[in-house]
Amino acid sequence: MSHPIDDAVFDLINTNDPEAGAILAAEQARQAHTIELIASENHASPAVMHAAGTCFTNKYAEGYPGRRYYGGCAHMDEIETLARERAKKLFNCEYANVQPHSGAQANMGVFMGLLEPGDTFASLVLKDGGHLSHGMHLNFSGKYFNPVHYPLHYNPDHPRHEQIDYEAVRAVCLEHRPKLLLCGYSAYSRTIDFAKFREIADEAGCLLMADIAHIAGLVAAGEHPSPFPHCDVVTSTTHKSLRGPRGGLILTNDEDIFKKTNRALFPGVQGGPLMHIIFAKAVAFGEALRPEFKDYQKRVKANAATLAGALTDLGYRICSGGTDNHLMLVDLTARNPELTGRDAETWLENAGIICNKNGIPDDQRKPMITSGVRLGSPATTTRGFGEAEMKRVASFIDRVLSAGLKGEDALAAETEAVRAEVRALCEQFPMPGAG
Ligand code: DSN
Repeated sequence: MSHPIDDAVFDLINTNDPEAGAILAAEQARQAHTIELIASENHASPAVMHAAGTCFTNKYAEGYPGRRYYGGCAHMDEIETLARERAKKLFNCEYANVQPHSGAQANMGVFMGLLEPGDTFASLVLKDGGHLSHGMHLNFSGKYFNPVHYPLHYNPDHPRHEQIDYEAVRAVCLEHRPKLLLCGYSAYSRTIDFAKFREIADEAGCLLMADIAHIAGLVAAGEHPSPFPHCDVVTSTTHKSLRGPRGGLILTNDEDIFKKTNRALFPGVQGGPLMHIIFAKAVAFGEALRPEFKDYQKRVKANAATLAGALTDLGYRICSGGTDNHLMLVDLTARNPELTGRDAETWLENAGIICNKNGIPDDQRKPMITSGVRLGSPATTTRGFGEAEMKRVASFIDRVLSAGLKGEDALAAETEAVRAEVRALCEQFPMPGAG
């Protein structure tokens, strides 16, 4: 059996702890033999995965380079500085904080650094494609701050149906005068017009923040317009399209914002930084600075467009009419009103295709049921899928969902058939480190 980390590493873990080793082997097999369509996931390189498992995990390094609360931090300073320098180069900005443990922590660092409790900010609501940390009522952002939400175009006759309604963004900002306007989303397939958001922020007299967690890889490769110089502050994750270890980032060109968000993150929100992850971030940023990363991101976009086109041809509706980036929201009810996101997620997983149910804009169904699924191309593209394979993926999806509508027997037979084809395709295109 092949493993995405070296066999030697697996053997070491397995010999020491067969119980944990068995779970690792099962997860490695799952990833190796299934098609990953979750838009926020990817297959990190063996170098990035190994980097996250080094002796940097042993070290406390509270503080920032040159100002630590512990001895023995010389190499912590070196690696954090290298990660910062590479992040700045990737995103063409002046300052980078590479310590956030996640995208949500990065957002918390910005909110705590730039807003006071109770302050108003404007964002897209979660159910329309936003994020938990953009004002959901159970999240810190909705509990301790005052979110106001701007809409999409909901009218199906509008040429920009289900896309950001920039006039409405402006109206919301002029009415509520938020301290911060937030753009950047988790389930939005269209290009974000950062320059337009800047105009609105200037008119409303507020700060402009972009959360580019999903599109960071595209931005770094120049395959989506950059939030700089338009945005005051930018947050991201490092593990989605950017293909690094699981973690977050805060970027800015403004020294005062850098200082405030640094202080808010540590000691305000986090304690000791995850130095092994910062080490792996540096390695991942190094990979993203190479020319082949640009080619990868071009293929990510092309593959998403191919999948969206093939599903459209099969009778599904891609929300907003298509995709400009790495993801799409698929309205299943256009294919058949009986289809739900919940059933689709389960049926597809049984056939070896992993995705997540997702509400579509203005969805009448509950979040645990939904009318849609969100699909993305970063992981399949990393495996080497191209146009032909993405068309096959669309066909697999339709075969499973069509069979599910026919009943249990038809679904069981088609699940087995598709699962075998998925496995064969995965073996033809092994995930990195598993070949
Ligand atoms: N959970 C992530 C996603 O799937 O988009 C966002 O944090």
